[in-house]
Amino acid sequence: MKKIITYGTFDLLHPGHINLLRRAKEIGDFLIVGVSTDDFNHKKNKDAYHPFDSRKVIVEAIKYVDKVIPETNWNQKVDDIIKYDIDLFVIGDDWKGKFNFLERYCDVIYLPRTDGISSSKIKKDRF
Ligand code: C2G
Repeated sequence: MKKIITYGTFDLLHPGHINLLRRAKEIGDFLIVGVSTDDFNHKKNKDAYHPFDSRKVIVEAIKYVDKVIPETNWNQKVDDIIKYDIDLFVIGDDWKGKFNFLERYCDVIYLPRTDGISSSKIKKDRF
């Protein structure tokens, strides 16, 4: 079974998030998503509209997602990859190159972002 992991805030869920998760699941069999906690979002300078518990419930309801874990810090990825026996780390190419150090532990793929949509754009356009 090919196990995949990705991480993100996934606030105000939109097609860009879904496209990423769909393509990640198409490459493997079991997709784990690390959803950023509220505290970690502050460290990422991200101010999510939905609190972690809401974002967790929403991401867990996505048919491509098999398991959701909390993302509490920048340094947990290696431990997660080992703990969950991950074959492939996937993330959008806005992060291109940032996680190449994980290649010692699993394959790393940067998928093209979906243009024209983001949580911050939604907040700006509608709130
Ligand atoms: N994404 C995308 N297209 C968009 C918006 C987001 O493909 N239009 C992807 C991002 O590249 C990321 C995932 O959807 O792979 C989640 O995006 P965010 O919630 O913005 O997550 P981010 O803040 O990038 O957090 O340790 C990694 C970080 O937690 C990633």
